[in-house]
Amino acid sequence: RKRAETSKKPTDPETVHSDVLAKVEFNSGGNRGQVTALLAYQGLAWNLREHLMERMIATQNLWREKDPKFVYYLSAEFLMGRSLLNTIQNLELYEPYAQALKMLGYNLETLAEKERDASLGNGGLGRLAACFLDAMATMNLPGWGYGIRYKYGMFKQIIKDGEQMEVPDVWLTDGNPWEVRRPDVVFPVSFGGKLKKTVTGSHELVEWIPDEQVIAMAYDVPIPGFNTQNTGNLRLWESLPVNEFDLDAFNKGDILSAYNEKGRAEAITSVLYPNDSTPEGKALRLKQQYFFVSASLQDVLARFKKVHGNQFDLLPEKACFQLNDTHPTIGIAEMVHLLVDKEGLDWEAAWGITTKVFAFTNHTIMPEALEKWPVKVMREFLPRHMEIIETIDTQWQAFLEEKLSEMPKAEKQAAIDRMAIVHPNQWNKEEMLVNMAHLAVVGSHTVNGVAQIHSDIIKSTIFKDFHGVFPLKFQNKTNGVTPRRWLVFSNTDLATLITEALGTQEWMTNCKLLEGLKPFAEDAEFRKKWSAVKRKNKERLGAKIRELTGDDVDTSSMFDIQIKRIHEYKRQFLNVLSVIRRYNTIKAMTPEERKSVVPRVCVIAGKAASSYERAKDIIRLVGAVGDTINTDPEVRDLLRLYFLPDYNVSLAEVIIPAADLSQHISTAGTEASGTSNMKFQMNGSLILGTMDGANIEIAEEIAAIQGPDAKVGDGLFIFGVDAKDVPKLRKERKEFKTDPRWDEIMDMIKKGTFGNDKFEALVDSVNDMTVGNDWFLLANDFATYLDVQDEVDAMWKNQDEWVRRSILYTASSGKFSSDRTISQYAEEIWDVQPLAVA
Ligand code: 26M
Repeated sequence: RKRAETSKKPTDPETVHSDVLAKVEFNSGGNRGQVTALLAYQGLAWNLREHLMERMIATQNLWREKDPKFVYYLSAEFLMGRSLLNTIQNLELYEPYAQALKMLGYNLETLAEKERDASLGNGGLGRLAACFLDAMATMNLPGWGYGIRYKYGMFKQIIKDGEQMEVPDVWLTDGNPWEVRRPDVVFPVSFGGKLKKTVTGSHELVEWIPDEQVIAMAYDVPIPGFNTQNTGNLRLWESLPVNEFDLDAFNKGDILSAYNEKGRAEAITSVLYPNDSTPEGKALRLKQQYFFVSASLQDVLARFKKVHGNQFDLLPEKACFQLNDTHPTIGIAEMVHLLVDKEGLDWEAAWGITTKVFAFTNHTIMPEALEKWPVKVMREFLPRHMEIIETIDTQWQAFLEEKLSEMPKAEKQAAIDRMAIVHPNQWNKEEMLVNMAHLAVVGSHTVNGVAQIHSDIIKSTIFKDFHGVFPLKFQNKTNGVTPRRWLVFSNTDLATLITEALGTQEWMTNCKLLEGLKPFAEDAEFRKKWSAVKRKNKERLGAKIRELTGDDVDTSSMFDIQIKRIHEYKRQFLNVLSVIRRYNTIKAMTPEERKSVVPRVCVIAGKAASSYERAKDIIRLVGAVGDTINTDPEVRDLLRLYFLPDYNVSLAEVIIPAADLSQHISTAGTEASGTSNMKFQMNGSLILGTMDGANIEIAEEIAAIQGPDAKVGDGLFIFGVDAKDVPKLRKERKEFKTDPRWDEIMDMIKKGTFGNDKFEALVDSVNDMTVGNDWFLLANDFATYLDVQDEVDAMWKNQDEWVRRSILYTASSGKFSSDRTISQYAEEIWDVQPLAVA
């Protein structure tokens, strides 16, 4: 591979070597004679940043000149992970840079580990945004990400005496070479205060007189595309005080309040809320959301006005905004506010433009996760926006009156009430709430779910009435992941093997070409090479497990992995129950019988929201059961269970390529999509899962590659109840008769077999049928789960067949490239076209 022709910066190893040394000296004040690993990493990163800037500027210049339509991806989260290797490889500079480092006495991969993850996200939703940026840049689509530059990202998870402890993520102390501070790009953002209204004739002018103001300052994070000059941009906002500090208070000796304004302003972008799926209604969170959305819209409108003046009716031809869940939905009211109050448009024009530029993605149907802000809070911090939302709601309800005029009166009113944007809290009728999802649906031209089943479910559940009114507004966009980070760079040996087999590396940007691997599944020589790569990846994970736990594991064992946020609906508890069952079975065997047991190393990792007690119980249980099993001399050669601490993007990059089996076992109908399932499929890990989220489409693709006779589910280990049966089963779960093996395990946990007696609440949550528990139907799925685990073991004993399937998984994973997802967004929602730097 050679470097891109247009780059002005030399990239031969010698020049890179001396450039890096210069950075060590002039940027970091380091000594050329003593280049520590951290200094070498930084020198390298500062050098690469210049390549990135060069390309980003070339891209922006072209885009400014041609003025194409842009997409702005608004997201409270971007879970980027590390950038060093991603940058080097996207820029196709691996060879010269690896050599230059060798001259410095370092190995590139080891140095790369010096970088701290950019953990500006909770889980799937944030990582999806990062994959989307990669795909947009790679496909030369004019688009930017907009978000928040959190000073502290996702907390670091430490396990102390078996319990999760949260430690702040101090990720910026060594500086961040991947961002460029833009003191020239600043916008004021206001909060609070009151409204002043002046009526002239029939026209009412509203002026918002806020009582708090902060400054949003931009940081640009260049996003390199793979195999292209194009480099996108992720613009993150930092909140700063208007006045550095109150000199007056300081002079009066009031040192603490002198810093008040600074503290209050900086608090806004200080920390990522670590709740995944169960948001808390904290006012600061609303301020974060408004802060980044207001700055982003002001920024876009300022650029638009430079080119098009006040021809705002052109805006929908030049810009669209994708709302990543409801978090940026206040942008709908902000757009109306900017167009009406600042630009002087009338309401109808402003509303018409607004509904043409926003599109909304829903990522979950968990009722507690749907954001609803108390009107009281909204009015306090955003009085003008609250009023705008009330007007939108009034007009919306008037529209519905018309639209549903055929309905009987009571029925019609009930439907309107269900679709209201502002409505009473169902638990406390006194309190009025703003339903952000309803605002997002009303204010957007398109609403999408993130996998086919999920998109179908939202049309018949949370958005049922809306779907009746606007059937064409609803679409599906099945998620995808970037094959560069999640296969090419994190599993380089497999990528090399694939390229050898296919005779081209074009599959890296055209993933459907992976289907060309199909015949190789029948080739014994190729299967041998395929398993050798897996084994090497398992050695790498084995070393990681040793580093994190002190234990050695046998890499010939089956590596059985479940990694994702800890949540009741994801059912890590069910996984543990089957591990306990396996333990009991092995204990009851004779030494002779034990010879036929398939050895497994089970790994669970993931973070629990800080206040989510049941999730924290699950982490404790994994640890406690693991301690029992891993130290039992009769069992430890045949079964292990580890909870790996501080799951993040970088750990995922080591775990996923090493998986033989991965588990995606949510109660059917609860996991909107899942995205790690796609990463595991790409890396040839067999899947044990329920018919939920994207598992269904993965199963369809795996069936399709096997030919017309294969049925959906063939080649995977599928179990559990169907999504359509879940409501009925939930009603009947009081009468459900549990399996005796289930009862036995529950007794063991209760009586303290795992050296801990604090599991009562957890056990009750799935066991106390009389109080109507086990919402996620663990007991219903327990027996079939054990059965399918036996199928897994049987298949493992036939390694030829196992590896054959593994190859077919990778071969059929092309659909789940985020390139496919993003092309569909671009064509079916955004109407943006590629524009590549020559
Ligand atoms: C909201 C308010 C306050 C604090 C936190 C939140 C919040 C943050 C993240 C709520 C939900 C959040 O994430 C939900 C999420 O990650 N959903 C996942 O989205 C993935 C990408 O579409 C899907 O693959 C997963 O199935 C879905 O669970």
